Amino acid sequence: MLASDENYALWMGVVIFSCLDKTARPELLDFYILDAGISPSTKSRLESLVADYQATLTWIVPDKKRFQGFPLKRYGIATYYRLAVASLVPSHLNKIIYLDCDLLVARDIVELWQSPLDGNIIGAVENLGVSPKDIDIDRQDYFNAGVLLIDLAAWRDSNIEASLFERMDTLNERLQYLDQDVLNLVFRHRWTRLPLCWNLQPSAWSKVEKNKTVQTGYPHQEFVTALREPGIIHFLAKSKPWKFSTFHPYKQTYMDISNQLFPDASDVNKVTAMEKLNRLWQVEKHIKNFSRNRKSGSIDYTIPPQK
Ligand SMILES: [Mn+2]
Repeated sequence: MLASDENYALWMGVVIFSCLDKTARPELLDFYILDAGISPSTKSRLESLVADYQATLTWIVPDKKRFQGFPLKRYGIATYYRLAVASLVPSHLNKIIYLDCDLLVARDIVELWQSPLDGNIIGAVENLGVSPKDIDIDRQDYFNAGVLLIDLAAWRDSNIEASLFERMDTLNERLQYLDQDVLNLVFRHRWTRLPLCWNLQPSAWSKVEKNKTVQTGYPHQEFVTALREPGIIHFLAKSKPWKFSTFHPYKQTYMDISNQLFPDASDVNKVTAMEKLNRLWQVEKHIKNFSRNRKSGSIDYTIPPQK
């Protein structure tokens, strides 16, 4: 399941493509997209991409009224749609993977699908960045909500949706990371830690280089393995590969795909003076990373012929 508005729809297309390309039997994948206002022409492009692999794609248009009054900050309304996943997707589904739109899938998603949940309702990867100031949860107990493995049946049985919406109403403006905070509050001590490779966040590189992996709940060796063989690369926060100012080990891999699949996608992100300035600020950091010999492995993708 993914959720997007028009602004992120083609980046979502890259996530979908990378899932399809890396799985052994793409025709077994069913995509459910929570649509926050995607244009008909973009929709047909995504439909034809999925059709190339004989997979399925289902559009679901949630009622925006249910999410009215939720704080948006720098995000779009679509971020909240995952809170209602269980009531929005067809009721016969009892398991689902939620994916953000700023990801690159690098290994077979079926491996993630088969990860044990050990009786918990969701599986996630610890958030490697700073812990949020607004809620009282230890850093190591706070997960990143960009990749979620969800037992939908248990989610429905435990009335999770009602708890999530109640928390939204009471906390609202106080939430720093919005629905990620709410998910963390509701699932506190009740989530399964997935292997780090399934949500490889930008700070994983510096944690290894600066010997700071002990600050996390993952062993050092798991960082080394995840960097060598990532399952899902998450370009979170300021590391969006389509931004001119970003340096990320997998930026080029990502842009090679998006330039071929959706050559017009970066046009909407015209380089502004601000972006150029931001990039200048990043250069020094980049040189340091370069001297640390930070590099990406190579991941091969096969782009379907463009019509
Ligand atoms: Mn994200």
